[in-house]
Amino acid sequence: MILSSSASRFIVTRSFSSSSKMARSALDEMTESGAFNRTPSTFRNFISKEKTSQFPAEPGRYHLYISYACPWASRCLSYVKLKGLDKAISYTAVKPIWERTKENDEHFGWVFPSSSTEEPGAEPDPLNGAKSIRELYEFASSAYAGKYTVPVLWDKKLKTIVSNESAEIIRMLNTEFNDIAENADLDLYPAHMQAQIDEVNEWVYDMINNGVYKCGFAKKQGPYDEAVEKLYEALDKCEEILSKQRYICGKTLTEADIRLFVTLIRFDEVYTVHFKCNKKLLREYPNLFNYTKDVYQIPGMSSSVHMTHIKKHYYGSHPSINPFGIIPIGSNINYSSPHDRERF
Ligand SMILES: N[C@@H](CCC(=O)N[C@@H](CS)C(=O)NCC(=O)O)C(=O)O
Repeated sequence: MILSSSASRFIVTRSFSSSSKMARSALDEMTESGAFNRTPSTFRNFISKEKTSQFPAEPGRYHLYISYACPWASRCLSYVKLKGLDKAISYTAVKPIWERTKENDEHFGWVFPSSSTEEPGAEPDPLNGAKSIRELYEFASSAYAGKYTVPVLWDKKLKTIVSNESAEIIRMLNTEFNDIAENADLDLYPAHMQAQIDEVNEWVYDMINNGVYKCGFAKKQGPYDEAVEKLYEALDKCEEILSKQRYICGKTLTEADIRLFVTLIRFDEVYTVHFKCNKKLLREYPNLFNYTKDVYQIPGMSSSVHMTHIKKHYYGSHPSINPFGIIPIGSNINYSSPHDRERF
């Protein structure tokens, strides 16, 4: 290990869940009523195009730790690809199935493989030789007591975590690296659409992105019923919007599409079965299904989707939901097949 514990001087806002016990993984984030309640992220620094800032947007300085399974991490990887930042920002994917992160406690989480061949797509940590994502958090802040989540945006120079909040990482990637991005002109959060994008993001996050988790992690019928009703209300609303226009906010691709896509691409393969979102399949919604193919086929997007990792993770990492870790055979949808979205 070549890291030093240097980050306590950076902004670390710790957030505690409603109970006095700190959540160590998403499976702990439950309220008394049996509903899933996601705790906010902790490292909230910003990379800036200003050269004098604490975290300036320099090529080669930052590294993204991801899991291909994770929708929040995948949206960051999508941005790296779409903005043409592959050469400026390196990244590493962890193994898909959570493992014990320390011998002497019960925590399960993201770990790195010991070699590049152990798990195709996953790589050992090239920077710090960490064995787990947890190790990175512990080096960045000795006081950290929250969840060890991906994505992690890492500063190679200061050897610390810049941010672990994907909603903010994608904003940084959209604007702050434009001097070095190959696709600097692509603006997924243009000024004139921000209010509309924010509005869509709000209900899409609550009812769809986080909504599927609320369905899947519910421990009582009531919270499940409530979440699943809202989920399908929101999917029906998307279907209606997408029957009239190519993208969720209009004629052009925006941040809101990337945020919606990461849940849709996992829907039939995972959420339908594992999270009990089976009122209707994605492929029963003609507009949503074709829209998902359309976004998947944007150059760069498909490389952010690794279905083997996605399926292995969900079915293999939540023993309280799927005790034997059996991975269902379907659906094997070909998202590269033709779609009808050019009609708009
Ligand atoms: N707010 C975070 C959420 C990230 C998140 O929840 N990541 C999950 C994977 S999908 C995770 O790493 N969970 C680890 C755990 O629960 O222990 C973001 O959007 O960046």
